[in-house]
Parts: sequence; structure tokens; C-alpha cells
Amino acid sequence: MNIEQTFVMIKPDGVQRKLTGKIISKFEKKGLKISAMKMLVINREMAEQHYSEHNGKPFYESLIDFITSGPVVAFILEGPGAISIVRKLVGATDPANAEPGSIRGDYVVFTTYNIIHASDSTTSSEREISLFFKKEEIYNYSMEIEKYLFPS
Ligand code: 3AN
Repeated sequence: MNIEQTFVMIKPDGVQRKLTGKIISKFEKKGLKISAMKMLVINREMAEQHYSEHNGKPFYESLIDFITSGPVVAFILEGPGAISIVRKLVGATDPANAEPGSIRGDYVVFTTYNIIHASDSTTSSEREISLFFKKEEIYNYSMEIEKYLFPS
């Protein structure tokens, strides 16, 4: 199984609802490795790049206003099949379809204010990681268990 990196962001509502710790803990307990992390306020230009695929949709302007409205916590998670594992833990975009036990399933009722973003493909994760992180902000360290999982 391929080791993947995925980009995750706790949105302003997740930070303000003080869910940051709970969300990070869920990913850590699953066994994913955090390889970068920062808190920042996204400016409009960065938000427009991040959500370029939604430009022109009815919710686009409110999405840009919302994502730039306060600090977010951005991080990179790494592990075998990390992109789909994280999407599963995050849950569906529409909170009515988000499974109980998933982050959105447990904490979200509005599609616009859905507390978290996670990359949906390798192409998106590469684009999003390079938008949010410089190379020197990403840490490559090994975990003891990896010696057994990936013997050299
Ligand atoms: P996801 O975050 O699950 O990958 P996307 O990429 O389809 O979902 O949408 C990006 C973000 O745009 C969502 N997280 C949500 O905040 C907002 N959004 C998507 N669809 C809608 C919608 N129908 N109404 C309002 N906001 C939406």
C-alpha cells in the first residue's frame, strides 16, 4: 500500500467550537502521522486558489468569506492510503449523509459550516500541500513501527 500525504484543515468554525484537539486526536488514534502543522488566517487570494474548482457556484462567495473569517489549523497527515482513510473519518460533505462516528457525522448540521476540509485525491493533496506549506515546514521522521511495516 502506498504511503500518501493528505492535506487537512480545521476551518474557522471548528477552531471556534474548540474541536481542534478532538479532531487531531481522532487522526492520531487511527495511526496517521502528522508531518506538518500550523495555525493561520487565510487571505482572499489563497482562499480563491484553494477553492478554485467551486468558482461560480452559488455558495462560492459565502465559502470564501467564511474560510477567511478567522484562524484555521492546517496540517498534513501521512500513512498508507491516508487520502481515503481521512475522507472516511471526515464524513460526507452533506451532513445528512455523514455517518455517525465520522467527524461531520458527529459535529455538523450545516454544509457550509462543516468544520473540516480534507483532500479528495492525490492531485488535490499535492496542490493543497504546496499552497499551504513550504518544503522546509514538512518533517520527515520515522516511527518505530515503520521498521516492521516496511523492512529495508
Ligand atoms: P468536501 O469539503 O467534502 O470535499 P466540496 O469540495 O464539494 O466538499 O466542497 C468544498 C466546501 O464547499 C465544503 N466543505 C462546504 O464548506 C462548501 N460546500 C460544498 N457544497 C455546498 C453546498 N451545496 N452548499 C453550501 N456549501 C457547500
